[in-house]
Amino acid sequence: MKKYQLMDWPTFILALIVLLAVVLPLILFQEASSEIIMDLNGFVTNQLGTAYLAIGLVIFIYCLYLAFGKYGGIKLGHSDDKPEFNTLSWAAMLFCAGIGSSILYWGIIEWAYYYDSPPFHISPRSEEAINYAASYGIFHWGPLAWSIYVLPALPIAYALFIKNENIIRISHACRPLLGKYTDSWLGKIIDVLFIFGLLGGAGTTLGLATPMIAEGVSVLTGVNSEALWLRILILLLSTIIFAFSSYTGIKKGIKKLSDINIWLTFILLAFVFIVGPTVFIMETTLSSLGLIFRDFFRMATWLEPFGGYNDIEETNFPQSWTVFYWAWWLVYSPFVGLFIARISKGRTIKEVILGTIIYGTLGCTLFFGILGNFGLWLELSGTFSVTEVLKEQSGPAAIMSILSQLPMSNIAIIIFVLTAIIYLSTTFDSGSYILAGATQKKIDGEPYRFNRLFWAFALSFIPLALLIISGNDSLTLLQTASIVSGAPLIIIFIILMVSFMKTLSSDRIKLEERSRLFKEKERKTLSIRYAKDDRWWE
Ligand code: NM2
Repeated sequence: MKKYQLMDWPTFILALIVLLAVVLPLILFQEASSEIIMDLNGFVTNQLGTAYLAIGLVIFIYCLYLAFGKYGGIKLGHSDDKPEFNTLSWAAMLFCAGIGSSILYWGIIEWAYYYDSPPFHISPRSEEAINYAASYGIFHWGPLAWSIYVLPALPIAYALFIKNENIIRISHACRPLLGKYTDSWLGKIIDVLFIFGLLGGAGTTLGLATPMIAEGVSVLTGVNSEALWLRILILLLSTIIFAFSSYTGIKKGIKKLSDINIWLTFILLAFVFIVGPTVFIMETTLSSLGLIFRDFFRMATWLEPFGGYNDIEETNFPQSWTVFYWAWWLVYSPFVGLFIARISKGRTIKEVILGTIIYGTLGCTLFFGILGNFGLWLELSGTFSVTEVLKEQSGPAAIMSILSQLPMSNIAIIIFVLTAIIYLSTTFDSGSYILAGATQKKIDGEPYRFNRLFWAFALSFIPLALLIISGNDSLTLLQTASIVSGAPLIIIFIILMVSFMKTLSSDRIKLEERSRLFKEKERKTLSIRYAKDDRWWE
């Protein structure tokens, strides 16, 4: 027992109970629970739509304020700490942790949904509809979304590297506001809600990735993509990769996988960019960025309030897309934020915020700009109708049909499938690492291996069990659960923002003193160095 004295057993057990409480009814009373979840989904996306969009915008403005305001220069670490990872590795790691296989799915195909059902009551397939089709995906994976990711990273990195508190859990970041309640049931509920949200978000990811990878394997080998054993095999393979990578630890496992994936991704993107319609891709991507810039606040706030009145059609576009996306980013955010915090030692608040927003957005823009616009070009040039496959078959079938249009398409599909599996793994190995951290009182260097392994398997065995028991339906339910499990996070995020501001303003004098002393020291070392340098020509 002594061996695991750093375990926070109450949180661990509470998380397990909540898990079982969600999963067991799903398995035992499938129809009733599916109805309840659908109702909840309707309630959350419709009633709380304003709250979701508002919190997204508030977080974005908050991050910009922090980056450019008086606190931006604070270094997350001791004053002479240097960044632990070089910027390229740092950007690659944060991108791989935050982005999973879903970008391969939506990056290729999101435009096709908007092309036929555009926002702002634009007529389908018109020039305007095409403009928004190419742009909206980038917006949903853009600066606002990444600022949702970076927010929790800041208070956690602050606690870890400035205050030397080795606890990586979200309730701890709420301490300035919650005070002594942090260590009571309230803190535990916050941690469990975060764990719950992450498991919901993971369900969405697995629900999308498994059929997509299965479809790829099916195109390559001819096996039936709907076969249950194939989907189970894919889940198992990703679990084993991420369990292994999680087991070997952050520096070796996760970093290596992230590096491999960055290269594979570059090869895939460069290949499509070169053999595909290069000029079309460049023009459309740049124009899309312009459109997003122009319409940023419109996109961030549009909730279609008049739909259904005065014969105005109710498309539910914002509810089915923007609200869903913000919810999805929110449930992943504490986990990715905790991970970003772990790798950001020695960087300033400004660097972390702007780095995450800029590198994250750039990375996503590459996927949407190259893969998505390749598909769009196939459609517009009449080479191949993607939307027809989407309507008549499925999303994964449409994705593979786009890739099949490439020269040497089999190689492209192999790289695509491999990348998807590794992305799934990097998301989950960082996930299990963070979940393990959340269920320990403290971490000694890294969370316990058994704890990391446990979460690695828990993350995928739940959807796996559901897959075996009831085929695809339960995964659809878990997708919806991800949106629902995001709702409590809106409140947690407000607490987080207020808490962090409180911490910064109460530490302000100490921080200013620290940076003054550091500058003085630096000046002294510099003058000694110059003095030495000066002597060489004497
Ligand atoms: N986000 C970025 O499934 C994944 O790729 C993980 C998804 C939140 C939409 C993250």
